[in-house]
Amino acid sequence: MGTVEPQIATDVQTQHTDGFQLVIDALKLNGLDTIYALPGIPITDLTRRAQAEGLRVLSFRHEQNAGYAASIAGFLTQKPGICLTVSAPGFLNGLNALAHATTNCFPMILISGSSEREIVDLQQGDYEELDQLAIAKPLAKAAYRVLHAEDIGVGVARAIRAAVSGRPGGVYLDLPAKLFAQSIDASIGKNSLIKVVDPAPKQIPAPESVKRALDLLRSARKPLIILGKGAAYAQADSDIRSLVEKTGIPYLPMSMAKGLLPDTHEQCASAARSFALPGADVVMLIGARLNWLLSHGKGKTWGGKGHKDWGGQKFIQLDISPQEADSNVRIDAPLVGDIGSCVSALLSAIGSGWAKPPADWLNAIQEKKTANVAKMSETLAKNPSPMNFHSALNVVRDIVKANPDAILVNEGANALDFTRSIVDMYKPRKRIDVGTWGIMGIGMGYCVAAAVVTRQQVIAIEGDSAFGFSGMEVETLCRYNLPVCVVVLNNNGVYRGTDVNPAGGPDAAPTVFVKGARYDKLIEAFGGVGAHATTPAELRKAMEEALRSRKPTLINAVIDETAGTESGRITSLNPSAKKK
Ligand code: ADP
Ligand code: TZD
Repeated sequence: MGTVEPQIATDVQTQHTDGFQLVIDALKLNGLDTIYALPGIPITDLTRRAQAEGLRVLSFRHEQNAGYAASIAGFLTQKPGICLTVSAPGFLNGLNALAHATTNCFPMILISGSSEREIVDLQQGDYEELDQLAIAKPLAKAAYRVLHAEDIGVGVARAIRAAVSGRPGGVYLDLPAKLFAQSIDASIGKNSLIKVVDPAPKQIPAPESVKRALDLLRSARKPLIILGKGAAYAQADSDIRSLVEKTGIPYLPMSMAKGLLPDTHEQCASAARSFALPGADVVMLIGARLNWLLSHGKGKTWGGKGHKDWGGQKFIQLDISPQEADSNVRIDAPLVGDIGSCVSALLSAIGSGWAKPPADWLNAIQEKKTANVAKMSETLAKNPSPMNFHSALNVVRDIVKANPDAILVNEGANALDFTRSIVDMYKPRKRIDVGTWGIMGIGMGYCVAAAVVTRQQVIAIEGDSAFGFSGMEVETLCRYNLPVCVVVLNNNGVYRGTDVNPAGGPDAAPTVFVKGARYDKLIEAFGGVGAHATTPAELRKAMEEALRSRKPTLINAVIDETAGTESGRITSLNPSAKKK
């Protein structure tokens, strides 16, 4: 037997693979097993074949919601969430979420099919013609296009690395229609795939930066720690807790960092926020930016005399992005690295003999806290009719306390601000919300992803306006039978339901919706459970039942339409309201 026969046999057996298969294989090889999608030309077969190959393909009613789902899956798992869309309009619908992921530092990959390059580039009017790569670039952390099947492995690998390494963000991957059907030798295809090794390498802070940070912290008379969603993302929960507890420094959690330590922790200064920020002399930021949510680190919030004046605080900033320091005010001690490595370096340098902050600072914060908590308890104990935000959220507060593993999704204006301050969180990464942009529409997409990746009960507290942005996805909740309880705090409009048309015509005012709308009927159309609650007792009963049954549920919670303020807590950013 010579060499001839085996050669013939190999030729006969030559197997081929194609672009569809290679995309699926590349994702699977990298442990990316869930796709948030909306099918259509040219990716319908990709969704089908991915499902056939055992990937979880969750199909949405609008790409924006699929995109938000992918973005928060990235936050919760540290793996890029995958959103898959069709070309042009589908891509644009998904793009909002990609920009949101980049803005919030969540790892996500938007994969969109695209039309024929040669027609698009000559602008000859192809079906769904759009130069998607060019449009995605400024909104994404990185953007790539793959033209040849043998480059799919590299394209997916680059997208994964770009999404999760350093400061995470949204990555766009452009896959033209022609790519999917390209056929290549299966073994060449297999060998072209890349399993990404160590996609988010640790970044160890320099010893001199650690020393500088600790010297500054040691000098503080009134230190404060601020935990941001970067700290929540980092999953360094026990080290962060040790750092806070060993130093004895009071801390403030940003919205999505709530629960990193329980909100009921004795060092939590949330209830004394407006005292702690201007009072502090050294502030250690852990995965939090000094953006608008922290009044840019200056101005009256920080004890500055005027709107833009520095309050005199010195800042230590732990962040993976070296460019973040000095973005708004001077950072005296930047500590660049991943939060896990930075916090553990601080812990080992601190050892066991750290002197707690001066008692007068701790006592002053404690006093403020006690007074504010007492005031809030009084308000929460009231039972007005109709129900208001406080009496409804008092119920949610109890339910979350009894179910600390549940994920809380939250959007709206008043519905957001009141929930954030009233509902305590007890465990890390349990609160997910509108994020850095204060965006409406994350609701149902977040619910789907949170239920799917954590398998926990999800509770969504939604303003009625906020809910409307993604409301059709209640069908998705029902289709996948997800344990999601949506509570719509219904006050008949954006912020409130009381505005009147200043011109006196038949049109409602711009902020007002159909009065007495029954959002609960919406979910019933798809076989979910609808409930209508006009009192805290009815709300409690409906929520308890939803959590007991784990059935997709929507509770229409009727709130006093006069309750709430324009823009919630950020009225000062609203030009006309400011004038009033
Ligand atoms: P918040 O809105 O909660 O204040 P931000 O989104 O403003 O939080 O800030 C998050 C910060 O965390 C970003 O500056 C980002 O670079 C940083 N970050 C994200 N992940 C990590 C990580 N693993 N290690 C260090 N820093 C991180
Ligand atoms: N569009 C998008 C995408 N994001 C936004 N933040 C807005 C519009 C403006 N906006 C807010 O900032 S809050 C809000 C809108 C429309 C809705 C507030 O009404 P709600 O909540 O019913 O959701 P409350 O509890 O009644 O205030």
